[in-house]
Amino acid sequence: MKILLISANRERDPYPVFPIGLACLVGPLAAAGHLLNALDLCFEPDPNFAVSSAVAEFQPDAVVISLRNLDNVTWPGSRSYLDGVRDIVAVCHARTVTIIGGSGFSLMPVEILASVGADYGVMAEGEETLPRLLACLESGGDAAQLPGVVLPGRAGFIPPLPLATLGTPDRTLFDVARYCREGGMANIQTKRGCPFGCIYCTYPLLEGRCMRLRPIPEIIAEIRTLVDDYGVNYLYFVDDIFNYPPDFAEEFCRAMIVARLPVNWSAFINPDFITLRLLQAMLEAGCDAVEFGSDSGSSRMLKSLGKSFTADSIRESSRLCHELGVDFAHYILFGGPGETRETVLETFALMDEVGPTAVITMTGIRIYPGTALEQVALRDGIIAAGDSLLEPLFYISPAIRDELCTLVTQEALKRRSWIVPSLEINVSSAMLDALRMFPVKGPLWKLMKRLGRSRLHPM
Ligand code: B12
Ligand code: SF4
Repeated sequence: MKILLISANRERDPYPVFPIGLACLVGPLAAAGHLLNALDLCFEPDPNFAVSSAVAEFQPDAVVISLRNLDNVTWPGSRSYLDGVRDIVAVCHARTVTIIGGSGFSLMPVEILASVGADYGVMAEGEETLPRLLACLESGGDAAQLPGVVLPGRAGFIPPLPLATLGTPDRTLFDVARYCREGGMANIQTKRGCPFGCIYCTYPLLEGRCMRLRPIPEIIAEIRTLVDDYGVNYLYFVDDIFNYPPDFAEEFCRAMIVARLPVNWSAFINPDFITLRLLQAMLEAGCDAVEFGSDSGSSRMLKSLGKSFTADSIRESSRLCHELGVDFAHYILFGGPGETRETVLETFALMDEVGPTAVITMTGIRIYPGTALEQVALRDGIIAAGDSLLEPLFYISPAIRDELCTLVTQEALKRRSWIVPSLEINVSSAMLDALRMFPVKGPLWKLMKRLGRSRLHPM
C-alpha cells in the first residue's frame, strides 16, 4: 500500500522535537512492503494546504497521523492542539483512509478517535500493530480483533501487547538537520517503561511498568549513524528515566566511552540511583547537563505525589552535580494534593539550598484518565464523574489555588534561576524563538547562568 506518514506536532516550545515515534514505524512498514512518504507539519506555514497537496500528489491508500501532544500541559495559558488534528483528518477524509496513533492519542484513544473523526486508532506502540492493521485492511479482515486497534463507535478495544523487542528508528524520511539546527539536538531512546507510581504520571500507562532495554550495540550504532550521516553533535535521551536501572545506564555509558562518540548529551534522571561512579561515567560519555524530575522540595509533597525518593536524595544528587561541575535543572510541579503556602516555600528553600543551574516550574498538574490523581481530583470535587479530560483540566490544591500564581511569581522573581513558562517568568515563546537564531547546543536552560536579573514576560 501507499502510506503517507503525517507528524501533526507543530509545537516549537521549548524547541521543535524530532518525530521519533513516526521514525520508529518506518522500518516495520517498509519491511511489510509498503511504499512510504512523510509530511512533517512542524515547519509548514499552512498545514491544511500541505496535507491537501501531499494527499493529491502521493495519492496514498492510507494516511497515518501521529498525535504526540494533546495540549501544552500549561496552566494558566493552556493550548489544545486537537482542532488542528481535526482539520488534518477532515482534509484527508473523503480521499483516503485515516489512522491515528501516538502518545497524545494513546492517553484517551476512544474519546480522541470520536473527537477527531479518523477511521482507525492505534493505542500505544505502533511497530507491530500498524502493519497488522494495514494487512487486515488489505485482506478485508475484522480490525476489531486486533489488540490495540480502536474503532469509531466502540467503547472498548482489545488492550495492546507490548513489543518484545525495541527496534531502531529510521529517520531517512525526515529533516533531522533542521531539528538539530532549530532545536539544538537530536533525540534517541535506550529503553521503554517505568516501574514507579507517581500519582499524576502517564508514562507507565504509555510505556508499561516493565523496563524493556534496547541492546547496547544497536544504540551505539544508531548514534554513529546520527553522527556520520546527519552531523548530529548533541543528543537528548527520551527515556522516562535515563539512570534506571542504574547498571544498564552505566554499562551503556561505558560502551559510549569505548566507542569515542563525538557527541554531548542530556537526559531526565531520578535523584535516587545516581552515584558518583555513575555520574562520572555519564560525564565521560559526553553528558553535559542533567534534568531531575524532582517535582517538589517538600517531604510532605514528595509523599503526596507518590515520589519514590526523599528531599535528602535531591540534596545528595545535587551535591554530586556540583562536585563534578555539571549543569543541572530541577523540574518542579506546584499545586498537587496537599500543597499549601508552606510547602511551596519549602520547595523554594530547598532549591536555594541545592543551587541548580535552573529550576523549571509548572503551576497546576494536568489530570489524565487512569491515574491516581484522577481519583484524588474526583474525591476533592475538582472534576466530576463523566467529565471529559480531553480539554486540559488541572489539579490545583484548594488550599493554595487563589494565591498560587501570585506566590510563585513573587518568589521566583527574587531568584535568578527560576523558569516558569506558564507565568512567563524568565521565558516566553518570543525569547525561545530569538535564542534559536543562535547556534545553541543542548537545553536552553543552561543559559540561565548568563541571566542578569529575573524578568517577567522577557522580550
Ligand atoms: C522525552 C519527552 C519530552 C522531551 C523531548 C525531547 C526530545 N528532544 O525529543 C521534552 C522534555 C523536550 C518534552 C517536551 C514536551 N512534551 Co514531552 N514527552 C517526552 C516523553 C517522556 C517521551 C516522548 C518520546 O520521544 N517517546 C519515544 C517515542 C519512540 O515514542 P512515541 O512518540 O510515543 O511513539 C510510539 C507510539 O506512540 C506510536 N506512535 C506514534 N505515532 C504514531 C502514529 C500512528 C498512526 C500509530 C499507529 C502509532 C504511533 O508508535 C511509536 C513507536 O512505538 C513523553 C512521555 C512518554 N513516555 O511517552 C512526553 C510527552 C510526549 N510529552 C508531552 C508534552 C505535553 C510535552 C510538551 C507540550 C510539554 C511542555 N509544555 O513543554 C512539550 C512539547 C515539545 C514539542 N516541541 O513537541 C505529553 C503529550 C501528551 C499531552 N498531554 O499532550 C507526553 C505524553 C507526557 C505526558 N504528559 O503524558 N517532552
Ligand atoms: S514521574 Fe518519572 S518516575 Fe514517576 S512514574 Fe513518571 S516517569 Fe516514572
